[in-house]
Amino acid sequence: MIATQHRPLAEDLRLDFPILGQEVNGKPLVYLDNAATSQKPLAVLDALQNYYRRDNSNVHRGVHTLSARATDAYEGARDKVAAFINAASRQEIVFTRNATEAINLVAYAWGQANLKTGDEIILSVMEHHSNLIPWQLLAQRTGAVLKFVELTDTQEFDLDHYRSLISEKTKLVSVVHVSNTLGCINPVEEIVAIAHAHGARVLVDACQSAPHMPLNVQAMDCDWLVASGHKMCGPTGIGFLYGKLDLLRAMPPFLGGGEMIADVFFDHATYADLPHKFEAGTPAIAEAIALGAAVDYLNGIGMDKIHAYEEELTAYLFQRLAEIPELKIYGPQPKADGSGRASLAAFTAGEVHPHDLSTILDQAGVAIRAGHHCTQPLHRLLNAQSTARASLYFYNTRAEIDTFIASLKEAIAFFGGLFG
Ligand code: 7TS
Repeated sequence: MIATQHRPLAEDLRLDFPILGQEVNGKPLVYLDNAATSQKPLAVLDALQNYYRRDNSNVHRGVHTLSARATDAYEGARDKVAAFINAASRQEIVFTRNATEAINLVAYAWGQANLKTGDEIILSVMEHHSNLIPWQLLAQRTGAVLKFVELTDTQEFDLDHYRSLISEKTKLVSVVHVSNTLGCINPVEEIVAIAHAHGARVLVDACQSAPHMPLNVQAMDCDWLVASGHKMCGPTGIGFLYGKLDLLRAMPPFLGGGEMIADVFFDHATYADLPHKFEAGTPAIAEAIALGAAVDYLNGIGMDKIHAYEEELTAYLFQRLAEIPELKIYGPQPKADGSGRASLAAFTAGEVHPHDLSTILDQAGVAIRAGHHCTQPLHRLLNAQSTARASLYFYNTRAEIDTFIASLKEAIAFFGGLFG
């Protein structure tokens, strides 16, 4: 079954991920839930350990050696993230807990100050709840109106529908770069250009693209971009907001407290320079430093290489899934070379409940996710209560896809017997 012309990327890298070497239910673990969270390489685990063993201290506060080390490492991580997405300035990177918090930051700080009754926000029907609920809340507070871009016949972002929705009333467009359910890769540069031509700002949710492909915020020209560290080999509890400098400068603070101030009086205060204005309280220091280590690790492999290898995996995954006639796979088909969509597949198998599929696959050591993947309105639109989803990363192999397909076939045959 395995036919590779060259040594696959994953073989050399799997040893960096101790968790992948274990057995689950007596079978070698096949971890295919990477869209939910990725595994962490030794370099990241070591960065966490080393920080707490050697450097643990609060940042930006003391003049002692440990505090200086912690501050240097924390700010060094910011430089790494800035370079990773080609931000023009390190001040454009704000550390947050995750992408969700980053979106909420923009919704509160920018949204509250800039939106009024009748203004319009354009989202798409495929948004993760994290890129929907903050805007619903903002709309409730301000009287702004939400509009939703629908899907094309191939279940991708409908640019024509988007063009028909946008107008001078549109103040904000907030869209996902790569859908965690459909796997489609949205034309963000075009989306941004159209929005800017109408004077609207654009936020890009890069949760499912930052881990998998090179990003260039200057080329994209987006106003904000958000991502979560835990999906890109980093720890949980750390994510980031990128925002254009002038925009971040003009935004009022989100959370208030220590770290984000310049001068404080009893009745008022002035705020710190960017990015600290948006980082109130003691930050997730170890996690930020470990995210920096994750960025180093990904750069060490090369985001181009990761993307190219994942395209190979995508082509193979879809070739194998096509052997199972009972499956309905959501989102666009990849091109023959695996390009054109993310290395994930959300699917249903006739009457079989996705949770049952996931439970049976778990018995075979195969971890896939079942549910609505926090895209419940999209699932409703697709007439699916829930779907099963396999999502891959650069450390997955063709052999793992084979194991997944074999156990999926067995599970469907088993339930087919029950329902037939
Ligand atoms: N946006 C997208 C596109 C996502 O896929 C996710 C998480 C988020 C936002 C939220 O990320 P968080 O780190 O702030 O929670 N997606 C998934 C998933 O597909 N399965 O579990 C989490």
